[in-house]
Amino acid sequence: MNTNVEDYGISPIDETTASSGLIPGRITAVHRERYEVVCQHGEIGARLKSGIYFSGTADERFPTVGDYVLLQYNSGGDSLIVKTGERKSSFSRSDYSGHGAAYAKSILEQLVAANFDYVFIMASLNYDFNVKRIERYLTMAWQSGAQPVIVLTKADLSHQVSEQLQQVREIAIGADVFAISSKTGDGLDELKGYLQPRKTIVFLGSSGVGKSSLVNALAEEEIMKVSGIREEDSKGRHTTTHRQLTLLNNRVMVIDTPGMRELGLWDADSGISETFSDVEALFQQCKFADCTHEREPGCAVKQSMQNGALNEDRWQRYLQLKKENLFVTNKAAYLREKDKWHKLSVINKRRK
Ligand SMILES: Nc1nc2c(ncn2[C@@H]2O[C@H](COP(=O)(O)OP(=O)(O)OP(=O)(O)O)[C@@H](O)[C@H]2O)c(=O)[nH]1
Ligand SMILES: [Zn+2]
Repeated sequence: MNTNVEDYGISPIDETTASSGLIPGRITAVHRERYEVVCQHGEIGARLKSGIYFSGTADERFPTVGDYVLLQYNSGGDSLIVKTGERKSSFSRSDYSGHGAAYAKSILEQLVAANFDYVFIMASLNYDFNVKRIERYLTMAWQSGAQPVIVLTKADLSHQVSEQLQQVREIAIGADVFAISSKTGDGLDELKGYLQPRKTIVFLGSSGVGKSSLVNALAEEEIMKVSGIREEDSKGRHTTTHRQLTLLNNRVMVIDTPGMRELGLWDADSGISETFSDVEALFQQCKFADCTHEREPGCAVKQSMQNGALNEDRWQRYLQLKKENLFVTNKAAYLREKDKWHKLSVINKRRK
């Protein structure tokens, strides 16, 4: 295979590494116990070397998507990962500080992406435009160690783009702010400065803001699946699989992992309440405190829709966001539990 490892930001092998027989690689996908790694032999499968990662005294950090690693290459099967490189930036999903032992904590740390240069904070300019939410994403992005870039999407759907740009620029000190439309192509050229070979980009933003559409527009090919009509329970969209770290034709790398997507909904609930404060204010006026706003008499939501004070589309949009967020938060909690027990049982098995 002819893989140009330097396109992935992998440094050429130094003499010490060469004499040890190890080769460098970069993690492109993480599955349960298996990793996909790109190296001079192409895209290969690998596992963690247990003596290094699972022994009682192990303090080697588990690799995640984007990590640089050293490998014992095996042409006949899975290679072994023996070292995780230093990280210049990272996002982690959760803090397990409640679990006591430092050992367990390091094992359970949930890194979702590493070694990216830019965090594209994505927010749409249509009806759920929310400056406070962008501000929170900005805080997370600065903490990751990479450079945030704010990308306001769906400019074709807004009539006040310049006012919105101004509002965001006021809170976005130190970060560039762009308004784009993946539909018309407007503004995409302005992102070129960030789309340089060997740079790695991650995306932070709520579901549906247009992350996949942007990546496809930049790549000029279908890299990621764009959400179509949503299924009732929205499950289908979250099981879509694709590469987690992708090298585009323009030699820019993008990282998109399920964990990154969960970060995007991290605090969506408070964002929903802020955006729909007028809707939630109606709940207090319903006759019954536990009104479901479906068929109860004296429902302020129903009345407002009848007299035109509340737009029916806006109400549907609110319900949809609430439902999605509930699903994602439940799913995140579920995955965390499952992962935790899975990892502990792996450790226990190997210790025996
Ligand atoms: N009008 C308009 N619609 C857009 C634009 N970008 C994306 N969309 C639409 O918005 C919807 C969501 O787009 P996606 O690209 O799937 O959004 P995403 O952020 O990847 O969504 P998830 O996969 O759910 O996280 C789709 O119906 C797109 O066609 C845009 O610039 N203008
Ligand atoms: Zn009601």
